[in-house]
Amino acid sequence: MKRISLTQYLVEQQREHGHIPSQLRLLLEIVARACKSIAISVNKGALGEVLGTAGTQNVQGEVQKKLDVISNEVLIEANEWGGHLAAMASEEMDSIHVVPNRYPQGEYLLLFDPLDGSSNIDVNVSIGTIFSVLRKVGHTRGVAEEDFLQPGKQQAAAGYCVYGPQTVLVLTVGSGVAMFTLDRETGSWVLTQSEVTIPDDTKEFAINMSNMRHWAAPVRRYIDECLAGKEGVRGKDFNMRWVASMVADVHRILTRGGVFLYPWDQREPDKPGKLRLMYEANPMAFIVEQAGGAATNGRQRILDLVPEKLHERVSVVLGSKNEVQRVTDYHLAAD
Ligand code: P6P
Repeated sequence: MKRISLTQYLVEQQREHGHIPSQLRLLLEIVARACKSIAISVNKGALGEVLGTAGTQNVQGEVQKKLDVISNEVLIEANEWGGHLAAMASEEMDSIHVVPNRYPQGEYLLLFDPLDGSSNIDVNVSIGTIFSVLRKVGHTRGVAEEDFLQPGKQQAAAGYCVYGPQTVLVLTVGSGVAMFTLDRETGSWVLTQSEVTIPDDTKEFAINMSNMRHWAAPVRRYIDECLAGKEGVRGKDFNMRWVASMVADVHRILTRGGVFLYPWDQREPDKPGKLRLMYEANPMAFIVEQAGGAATNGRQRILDLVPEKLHERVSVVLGSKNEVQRVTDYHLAAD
């Protein structure tokens, strides 16, 4: 089969759909190259002085792993000189990183979780990089945090890279979802799946069951019905998976269907959920919707949510659309 590279895919998307300006294509190719560098560091493991903690905390108050910091620096350094970006935002940085004056500013904003699932690093379980691309609103040189506070439906592109048995880059620019596998012998991204589609129905759910006693009633009802299996109202048995790495769980859902839930729970009642809207939920929601799935916060479409803070959190229910709809129906019935 003819191998199609990431560059050729993007050029052909531009030719067919015309909505990948050269700055966006450059941005996506640079992010893909940065993910390759991150993959090399991740794959070194204990041989590369990259495991363990960095002895610092991030804005979320989480202890940073060495690879969190390394991955963040790789993405910043790869993207600040190219002239395609005005600024960047990261889970690992308190405030935005504006492109230094010594470089030209571009039309895009890049947001990322440089290494999601980092609690899995030291136990050699798949982790990943999640990124979201927004257009810079307005054309003055200045850029501020509020320029980032756009609903997810305004994303120009989104993607993730999963560092697992294979290193796979998953990408959407708004006309479907494509997957590229890293050929380690040549160092190139090779198109291995285009037009990724999530089945409307599933028999597999992903949730951290240890939090069950903290969930709101609609989530409890949905999971209880899944657990009741074919003897219950669902009339079918369900399987459960929880990798505790959103990238790995979402990748499985893109590959074979499923529903992923990280709902509000009463442990922190003033927080809507654990996951971050801008650089976890929004990019994953864009990808899932482009693959024919659905993504809500239990009640509303995630991509419609208007953010108020850069690091705000959100509840997430995403995947096979008929399951997501059922969870939504249970929330609305309980209101
Ligand atoms: P828990 C990883 O820390 C993360 O942000 C997501 O990747 C993952 O889905 C979730 O948190 C796991 O959370 O509470 O199960 O450890």
